[in-house]
Amino acid sequence: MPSAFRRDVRRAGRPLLAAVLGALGLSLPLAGTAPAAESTLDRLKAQGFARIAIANEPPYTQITPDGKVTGAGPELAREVLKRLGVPELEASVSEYGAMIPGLQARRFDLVDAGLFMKPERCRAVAYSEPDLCDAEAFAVKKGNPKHLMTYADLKTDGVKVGVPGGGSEERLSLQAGVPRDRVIVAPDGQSGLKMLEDGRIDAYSLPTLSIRDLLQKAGDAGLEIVTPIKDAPISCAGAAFNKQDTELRDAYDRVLAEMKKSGEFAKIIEPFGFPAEAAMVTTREQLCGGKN
Ligand code: 6CS
Repeated sequence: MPSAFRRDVRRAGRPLLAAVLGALGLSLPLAGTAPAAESTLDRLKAQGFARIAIANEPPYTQITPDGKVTGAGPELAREVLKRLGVPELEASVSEYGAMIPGLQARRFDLVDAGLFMKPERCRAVAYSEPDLCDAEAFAVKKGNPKHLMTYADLKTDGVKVGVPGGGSEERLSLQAGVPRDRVIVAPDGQSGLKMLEDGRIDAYSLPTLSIRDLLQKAGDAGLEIVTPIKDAPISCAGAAFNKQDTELRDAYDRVLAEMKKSGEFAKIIEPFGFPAEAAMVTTREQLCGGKN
């Protein structure tokens, strides 16, 4: 803006500014009132899509060979957001350990990938009410030669366990006392199974529905599932949002509650193997151990 013009505007004050902005189709904010910050929901509506983080771990989340984003999490989120006026989802694959930092840095608008609610996670993000619940499981060699039934059993000398980076199973293994150097991060399900088949790990741990899906697709008769893992809780996830986005989270919860009541929630998640009832008999407050 030429300096002379800037000086004129300053000298002429508000009326001229209003006139100029008016000519530019812009309006002056009322004196003393800063323009209301656009809410995240408004921004998503305006851009027509939401950026969702997924892990490509069926049946929670999956990208099909033709690039479609599906799985219980994205299908549910897509329907809820559509009802909130946000028609599309744009997905990016992320490790579980990178999902919360990605929300905090606003690289994603939400996560609906089965990110289980744990008090420390509840302190970092704003969760919806529960949606996907599951027990923990191991994939082991046929006959379970090392009798690995619990996370505590993984402490047995020399036993190595494969886990997703930053995932609950990594935390459960370390909390059970398995030495760090025997808790091996596998970048994805296929790599975890391969490490087990090659004998580089003795167990690969993920939630039950994920291990079942992997074994069913691998079709390797030399592997079997151990579930439920008795010294691990049943976990429930919810959609996760940036801690500031409570308005968006609350709007999401309102639609989710309607869909739970109408049966549509069950219609979406049960074909993927998730029990709707489990997510309706518990609450975020219970899972977070307090308000979130
Ligand atoms: O929330 C988690 O940490 C876990 N959730 C799923 C669905 N898979 C593995 C991950 O560790």
